[in-house]
Amino acid sequence: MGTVSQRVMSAIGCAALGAGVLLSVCTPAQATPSSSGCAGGFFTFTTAELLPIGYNAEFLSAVDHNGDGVVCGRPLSPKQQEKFCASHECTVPIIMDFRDNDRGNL
Ligand SMILES: [Ca+2]
Repeated sequence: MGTVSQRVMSAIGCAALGAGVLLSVCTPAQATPSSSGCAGGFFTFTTAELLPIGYNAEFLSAVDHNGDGVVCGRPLSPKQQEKFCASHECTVPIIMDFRDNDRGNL
């Protein structure tokens, strides 16, 4: 799975490659649904490892519906990130599409 910084840097690398290249060319290590319940193409993160690098606690709590402290993130394309950051304050290393994993404390 790698450390959070390795996974965020990998996600950043994927997003950077997304410029002019299909993002699907660069897929996370877990290309198939992971044991943590993240769909293929999503990186698995714990909320505890995302908080110190700037992700919002309220937002992560809202995403983590099942309350197991695990969320799934997929980097937006550079164009999507640019558009998002034009209307939002972007203070995190990469803007991701987050959703909850489907395993855990349901
Ligand atoms: Ca969760």
